[in-house]
Amino acid sequence: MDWFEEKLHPGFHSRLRIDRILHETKTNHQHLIIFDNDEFGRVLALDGVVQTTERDEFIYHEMLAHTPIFAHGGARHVLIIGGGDGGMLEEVLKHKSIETVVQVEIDNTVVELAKQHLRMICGDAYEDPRTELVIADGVKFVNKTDRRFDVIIVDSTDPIGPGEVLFSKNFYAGCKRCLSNGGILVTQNGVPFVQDEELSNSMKILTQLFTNATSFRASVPAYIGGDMTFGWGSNRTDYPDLDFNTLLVRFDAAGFKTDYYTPAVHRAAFAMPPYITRLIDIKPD
Ligand code: AG3
Repeated sequence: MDWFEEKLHPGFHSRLRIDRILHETKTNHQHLIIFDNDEFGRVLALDGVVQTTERDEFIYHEMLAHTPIFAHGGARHVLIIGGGDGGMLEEVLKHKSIETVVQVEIDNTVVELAKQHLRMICGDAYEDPRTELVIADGVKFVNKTDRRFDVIIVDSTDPIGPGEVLFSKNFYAGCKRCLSNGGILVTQNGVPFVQDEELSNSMKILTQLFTNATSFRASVPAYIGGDMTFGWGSNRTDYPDLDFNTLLVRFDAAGFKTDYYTPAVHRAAFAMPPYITRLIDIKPD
């Protein structure tokens, strides 16, 4: 029996049994494997790190997509950086009010294989007429484009390999540059119990760039080690404190069902235990 061993954390590895292998390849950017596992269903791993699984992808994708979109309340144009598996795209497209979603992914092979093997995660998102797929470097895109976005979602890997630049000041400043007035940037910032710097380094930069830099969280079983945190940057300060009823009205009007996100979960996600707050409240250098 073959096992996939994730070695992301130096003193703490996790293993998933490979019950069936669908595809394994070295793309132009990274090692990729797609396999089935009894507990998690279909699994995508890049450079030895689990990126998404059929069973729990809803938690991560719903929280990173719906939290900023419902907080914003009038988002029409969304930018996704990374997210080649298409799970984020599919979640964003559930909002009928969203007119365009630009997805900038560096690795076309991830997209092609997702369309082949991860339909339970991406659905028909890549065929939606509102989707514009751009195969390009996200850092260059945000620093050059003339387009403006109401919500930017950074659906990255960890800061190792091709994803490393997506944690840099140059990249975050580029995101700020192409946010529309009142726009919101959200970022994937790892599991702070085992990756404290992934959060604190990003928060230092977001604090320098935005009037309102904060963080929210969700517990995603495949990202082992406790709650995962997401970064939040905006020049409006009222969003993280939006009242429950406003969120409920927006959620009901959207008219789709979720398995993790609710207005109550949304509000609770911004409550942080002190061990995480200490990583966020770091004063900029
Ligand atoms: N990208 C985030 C994977 C993070 C894994 N990190 C970890 N296990 N600590 C997910 C891409 C899904 N579209």
